[in-house]
Amino acid sequence: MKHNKHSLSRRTFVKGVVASGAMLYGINLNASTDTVKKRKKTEELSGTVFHLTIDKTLVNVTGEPSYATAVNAMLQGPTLKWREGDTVTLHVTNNLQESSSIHWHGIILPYQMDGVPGISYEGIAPGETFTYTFTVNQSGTFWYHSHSAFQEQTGVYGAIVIEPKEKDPYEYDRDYVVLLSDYSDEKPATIYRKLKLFPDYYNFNRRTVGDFFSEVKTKGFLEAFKARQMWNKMRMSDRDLSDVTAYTYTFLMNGQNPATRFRALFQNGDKVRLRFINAAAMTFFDVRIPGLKMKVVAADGNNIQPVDVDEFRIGVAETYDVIVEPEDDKAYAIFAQSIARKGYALGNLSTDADILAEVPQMDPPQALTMLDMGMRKDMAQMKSMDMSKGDSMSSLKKPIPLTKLPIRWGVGTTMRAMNPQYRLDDPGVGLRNNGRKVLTYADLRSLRSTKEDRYPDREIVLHLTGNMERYMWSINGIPYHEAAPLEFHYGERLRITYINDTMMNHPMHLHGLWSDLETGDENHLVRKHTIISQPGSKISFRVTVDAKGAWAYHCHLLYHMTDMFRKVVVA
Ligand SMILES: [Cu+2]
Repeated sequence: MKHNKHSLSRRTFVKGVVASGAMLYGINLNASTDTVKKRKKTEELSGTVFHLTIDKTLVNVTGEPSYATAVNAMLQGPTLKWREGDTVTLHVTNNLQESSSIHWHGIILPYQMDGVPGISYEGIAPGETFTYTFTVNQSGTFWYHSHSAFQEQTGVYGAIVIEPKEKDPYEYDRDYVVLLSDYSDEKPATIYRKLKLFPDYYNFNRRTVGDFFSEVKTKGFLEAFKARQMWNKMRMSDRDLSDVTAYTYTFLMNGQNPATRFRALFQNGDKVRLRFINAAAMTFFDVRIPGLKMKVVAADGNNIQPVDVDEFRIGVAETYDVIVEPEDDKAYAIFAQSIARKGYALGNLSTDADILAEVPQMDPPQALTMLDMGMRKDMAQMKSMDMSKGDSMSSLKKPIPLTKLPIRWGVGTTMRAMNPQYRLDDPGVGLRNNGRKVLTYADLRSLRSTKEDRYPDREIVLHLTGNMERYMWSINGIPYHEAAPLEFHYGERLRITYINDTMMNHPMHLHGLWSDLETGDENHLVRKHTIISQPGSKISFRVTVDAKGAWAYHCHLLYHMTDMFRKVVVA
């Protein structure tokens, strides 16, 4: 087995280099001529009654034909424009041969309308239509996607833009959705099977993490760490940033690949609002527009106090709204490089759609540090960053009673963060000390005051756990199918702390209830629906449990989700 794995890694390496080379120069990506079928361009739908269909559709996204599951024959699906205060009705028809669903990500609604098969409802059977109806009590940038099987990977997603009842606090002249996704011609079930058999299939940098940690188990950490040899060995696996990479993915911006390029227009003097949505199955993106400062004005649909940045990381399922003021009569690249630095999504912002911006160079991949493995900061050799600041940011006024939850350490939990730190001001691996102003969670302060918000009644701690060598994921060491539901009490204010015992970022999404992230300012906790838990770190947020029913709660990486998942029951 060991031998097979290595030779496979070698083959992957060769193919990977070819693939990323092609990606860089756009050799095999010139899919502007769809020989298979002209898939419909993404349209906007507005009003209060919507008709959506999910169909198996032959498309050409990458230069090769493949089957997508498309909404209204569009890839990406139509952008839904709602108005705060309206009651919307959405008739969703499933024309696939298998069960389907649509979940309205980040929308606060009755649980029966949340669209998670097995939790909210039974799903939509082949040939059936399900009608969702609910009142829209929020505004901002959100999105929708299938919650069935791996359909999100194959195209069942689109943007939701909700116009606020009251005047928007920020002015802008133009408004664009910028939805990022990762498309593969491989069937998602094939990708998942490969990951289960060979977790490093798409990531030839991954090597001996598990080896190191089993060494820690037998020898103790210090012994293992002191062994220079071991450290060297570990360095070989320190670029383990993404499970699935551009080896199979083509990264899309509003359904366009880097060769065809999404194009946004402006006129001199315009303020342009860009609504970034990460609708990828597995890919974190680092976004910048060389030559422009971005004013971040909303996170996960909620207004924040504006922050000027050069770059931000957007985790799977997160959204960020930015306003830019392009001044020159020139073209800018909207550049979203994947966290693994093996490919990128690309858009163009210009006064003339035919003027294309120069494509920026991808940054070199950075190595994971001891910090990312949950070790102490002095071992992490991160002297340029003041981690103690990040930690005090989340210090509490008074202790909160802790509710102990079942936890299981064993074969499913090969890694353990020994000294996890709050790292709110850590831009994360790949973005540290890159000379640019990078957004961090510590920069996020809600526009609304949270001064009067209740202090938490109790706390739970959730360990995000895994065995990367066997591609096993879990919460508290227990995979979903073996776990009892989490019980939240209606009316309570809950504090949740994640300890990430793995070396990957997990974008955690709690359905139906807002997550108020502790970023250091008690008076302006930022309201999110998806919270990135960085490798080896700790992070806390608060939840007002104000919606009864059954809710899904999970990592939003599609191939982690099956197991790193909980049902939440609010009663
Ligand atoms: Cu995950």
